[in-house]
Amino acid sequence: MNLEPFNKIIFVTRPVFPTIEEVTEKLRDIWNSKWLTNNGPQHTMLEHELKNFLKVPHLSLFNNGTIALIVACQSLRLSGEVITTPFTFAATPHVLNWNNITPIFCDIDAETMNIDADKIESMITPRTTAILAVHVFGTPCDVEKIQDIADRYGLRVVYDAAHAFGVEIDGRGIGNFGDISMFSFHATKLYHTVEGGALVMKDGYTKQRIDLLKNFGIKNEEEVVMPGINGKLDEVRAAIGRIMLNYVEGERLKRLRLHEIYNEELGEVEGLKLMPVCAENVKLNNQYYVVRIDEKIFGRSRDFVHDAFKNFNVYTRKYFHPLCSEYTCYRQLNSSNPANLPVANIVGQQVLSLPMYGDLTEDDVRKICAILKSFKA
Ligand code: T4K
Repeated sequence: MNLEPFNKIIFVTRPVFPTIEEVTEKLRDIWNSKWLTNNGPQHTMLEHELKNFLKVPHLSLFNNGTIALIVACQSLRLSGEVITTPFTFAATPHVLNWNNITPIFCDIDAETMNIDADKIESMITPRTTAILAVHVFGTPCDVEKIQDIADRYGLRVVYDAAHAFGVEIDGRGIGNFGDISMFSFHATKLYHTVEGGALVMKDGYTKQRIDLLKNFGIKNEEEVVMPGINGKLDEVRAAIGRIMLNYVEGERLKRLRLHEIYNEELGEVEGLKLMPVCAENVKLNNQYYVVRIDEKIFGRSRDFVHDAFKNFNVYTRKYFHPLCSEYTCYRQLNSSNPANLPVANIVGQQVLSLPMYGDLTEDDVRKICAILKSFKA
């Protein structure tokens, strides 16, 4: 195979773009409606459509996933300590910090890279109010075990489902587990609204509280009933989100094919650990493709591979390195001690996100695999 550098940069991902004509048509509707934000018709319709798509009872749209998660913590009145994972995007522990909550980092499972449910119980203290777990790279957490612990200790469960759009267990939308789940609709996600996000919840009362919290707590012209924030999704993004719903399944299937090629090409390479394999009752979304590189066996470190790929115009990403427990704002916490997080510290050194998006061709992926294999010492 030709191992010349790609003649254009291959990024870790590229957003899915609707046609400009589809967007123009929807913009015309918005212009005619003279309604740009604050719960307009596009917003109402998208909430309804997404609720059906994600198979959840209630959904509230947001201007991004981070604000949504901040509001989720507010709505459940979380405080004290919340047990979470260090192997995630910065937003996850930051939303706790923004709520004056101390993140307590729990180690992760070596297979799924999600919070290790068997270790959660030992981290619970009288100050613990909730578990904030992340379905990392779309692989579902051990939702049953987590709920069992939460029930026994009277804790809330919030899922950061930023990576898990459309993931299902036994045909049930992933958003049905826990008290509240957050989805991110950032441009780099399988499904997006440019920037955006949503919370999904079990009951209408929680949705009402969340809808108030994302609109400054304004109930009506006379009453402001709680200290809310501005978390609203505007009409332009909501309209783009409605168009993007027509693209999501096609994009998922394209990525599924690329995922299979990665597995096929890299399956036999010693020193590479591929994406976790889920039970048959799990429908994945194939949003990311990550490998773990064991330097001792592969002969090259993850950092070597990451840098060497650039010589071929391939820009991979170290999702998620550094661990959140290594950030200057969290590393003084007791739970950040590497002795408490042995698995996360290894995974954080090994993980590399490879390019994954529908516009990549099968040949592109085979070439990326050949380049990766050429690095093996
Ligand atoms: N929880 C978790 C577990 C998350 O992963 C995230 C977000 C959140 C919470 C918070 O949700 P939001 O508040 O964002 O809704 C990207 C995304 O910005 C971020 O949303 C995402 N996680 C994270 C995993 O990835 P960066 O800093 O890596 O993005 P950036 O700008 O480097 O983009 C990655 C690549 O995508 C670029 O190298 C090129 C390509 N790209 C990107 C953009 C924005 C394009 O080709 N076009 C574009 O417009 O965080």
